[in-house]
Amino acid sequence: MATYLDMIDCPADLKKLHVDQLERLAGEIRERIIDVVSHNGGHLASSLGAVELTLALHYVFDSPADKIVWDVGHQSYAHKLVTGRKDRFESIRKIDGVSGFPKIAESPHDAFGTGHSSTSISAALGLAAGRDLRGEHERKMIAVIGDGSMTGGMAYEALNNAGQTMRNFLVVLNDNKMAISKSVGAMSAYLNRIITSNFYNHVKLELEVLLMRIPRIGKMLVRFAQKVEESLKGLVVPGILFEEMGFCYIGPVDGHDLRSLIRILKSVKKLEKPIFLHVVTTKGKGYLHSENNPEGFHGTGSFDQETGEVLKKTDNKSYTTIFGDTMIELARADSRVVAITAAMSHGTGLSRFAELYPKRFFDVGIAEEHAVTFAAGLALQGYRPVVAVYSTFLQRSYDQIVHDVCLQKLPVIFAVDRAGIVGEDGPTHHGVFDIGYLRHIPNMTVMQPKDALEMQRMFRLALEHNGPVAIRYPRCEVAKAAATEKEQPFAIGEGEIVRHGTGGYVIAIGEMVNAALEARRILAAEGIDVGVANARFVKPLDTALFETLLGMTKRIAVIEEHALSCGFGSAVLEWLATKKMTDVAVLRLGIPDRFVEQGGRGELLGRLALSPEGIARRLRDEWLRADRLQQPQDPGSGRAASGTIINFQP
Ligand SMILES: Cc1ncc(C[n+]2csc(CCOP(=O)(O)OP(=O)(O)O)c2C)c(N)n1
Repeated sequence: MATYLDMIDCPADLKKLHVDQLERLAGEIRERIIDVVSHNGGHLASSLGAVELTLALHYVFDSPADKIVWDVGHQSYAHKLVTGRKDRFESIRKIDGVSGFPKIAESPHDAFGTGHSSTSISAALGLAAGRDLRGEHERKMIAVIGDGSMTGGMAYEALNNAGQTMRNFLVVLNDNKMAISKSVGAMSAYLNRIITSNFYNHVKLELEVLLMRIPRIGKMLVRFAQKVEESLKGLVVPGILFEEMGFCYIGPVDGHDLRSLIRILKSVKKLEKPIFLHVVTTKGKGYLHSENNPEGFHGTGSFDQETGEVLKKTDNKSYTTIFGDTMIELARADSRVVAITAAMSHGTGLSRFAELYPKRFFDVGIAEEHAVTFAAGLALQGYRPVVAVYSTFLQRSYDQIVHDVCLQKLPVIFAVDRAGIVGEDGPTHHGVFDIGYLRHIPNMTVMQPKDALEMQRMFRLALEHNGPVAIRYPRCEVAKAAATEKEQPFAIGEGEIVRHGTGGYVIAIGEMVNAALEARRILAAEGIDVGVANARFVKPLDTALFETLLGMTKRIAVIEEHALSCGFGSAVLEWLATKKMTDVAVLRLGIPDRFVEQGGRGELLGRLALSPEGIARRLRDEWLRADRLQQPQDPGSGRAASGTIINFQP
């Protein structure tokens, strides 16, 4: 049976439908989103909550001439479905498929690429400034931002700038009272007060539009009404804060009532000034399991549609879980330990810590910069703050790490989660730059564990250390430790040789040690004997270990799940250059100088030749090629003689 969704290839098709047909379309869109996300995983609850808002915006405005910037972009699935991507929607978040976030290269309707939060108002304001320079004033530039993302400082920097400019500009606040967990902070409480005060002032907006239509005296009447309103402000006007910042505040509006949304947006369209439209939605709307558990369904893996049960792949613990468990142990033993998250308590594994130690747990909102300087303050009071943050989001805090933590040598611990390839969230979320932006800062220590025991040891070491420490770890499971395995005592800056070899050494860090050990097994079956060292530390480097290795071989490979241009391998090269060791052949395996696409973590590591097979292949290719070059030439053919190539020159 044909559906309404079948009829929609672009936003213009929406305009052919009546509102009750749009309501049916909203139902179909929800079904499609639930179905696809139940297989692919993804940001279900946020997207379900924004379906009517998406349809209303596209119904009233004319994308791509009018531009809609989705903050974070995780709520944009309905937008993708009505802007020409419904036939490929099954591929969302898969390798080479539709992106889970807006992406300029994917569609002219994706006005701005997003993934990190709180950028939409700045981007839309920049678009509005450009529009005005080009003289196309009537086009609407629209930022759609959630209440969670409104906890990010950039949103206020942009509001501060926008209200003053008086540009034709619309900010839609999609308020569902949730970030990933419950929204935190004074702004969230303020928005809540507006909603519960039950004051609907869109009547004001409609009155303004009506007055404007009166010939000759309309404008004067509007000015008079505004003057009267001005004198009453603060007594009766909700959203006074936004009004004072230069916006016309409208709301709160029911974000699932398509008819009202469309009516209000049509009025908004006529007003050429900064408008702040406050829309109230339910996160997870239309699917009982996500309405009941919006946090769990914020970002989900594949799940059973009937029961809402997430389909677990294994029982192994992740690095994140080990971190959460370790934090509880540390907090139990040391009352100085406190934890800080920037709105990611669940994602960083701190939920249980928050329950057990509510006073020692701080969710500061989506405010990574603030989180770091806040931690600096706590450290100065004698506490041992652990800032748990994803590598990609810590990028925002670079100056705070330099200026507020490292320069003052404060003992702040950075638990840098999702360091490496994260998978389906793609280029906005891969954590492949943190070694680069951390290792050159004086006083900083940077390490990465290869397993759970090493991770626990590293956190204990970090607590004993009187200075800033970053411990990076990836988004993956930790190999189960054998019951007999014990924590190895090691000091800061101490790596280890895990396996000896005669055909060159791999120096790896973190999970790449395990991949290198696998690669070693593959090569061993071919008669190639490779040694593996576990560096553990990016800073300080274990130069004594490297010197030992270089006493045995002049052939090393450095492997990391990080950008090559500034990573661990670069640090090793810098050290070799300082030592003037020019006779060492260094092969560096890591992430080349490009943004890595989306896809399964394993798939992407395979493409990057960072899987065991990929590593084995690169070692085989590069080292065998080098050996061939060193072999005596067969004078007859001019080619390298074969047959002896696997006996590497140490
Ligand atoms: C800088 C940054 N930090 C953290 C995140 C992770 N994150 C993604 S969505 C989200 C919550 C956003 O809440 P809100 O804007 O209210 O949208 P909702 O999901 O409630 O619709 C967070 C914390 C991010 N995307 N960017």
